Amino acid sequence: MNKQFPVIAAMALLTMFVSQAAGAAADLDKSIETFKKLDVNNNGFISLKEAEVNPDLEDAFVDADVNEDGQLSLAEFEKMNIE
Ligand SMILES: [Ca+2]
Ligand SMILES: [Ca+2]
Repeated sequence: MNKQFPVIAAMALLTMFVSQAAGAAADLDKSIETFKKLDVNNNGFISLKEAEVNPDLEDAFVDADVNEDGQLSLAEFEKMNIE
């Protein structure tokens, strides 16, 4: 048996884990980027008016606005799957 095998397997697993974590981080960055683009007046929330530029977002706006304050926070926005 090759004694190196467990080390190689562990490294492969670690590499898989790291690349998955990096992928998730990239997704998060992307949604933050989209959020900032939509937040025209830069107040940290997307209003319905700001959401109008994206028909998918506009349609989903009321459902996504969990606390019903008429604004989407970043947390509310991240739960949606809007590109
Ligand atoms: Ca705003
Ligand atoms: Ca809200």
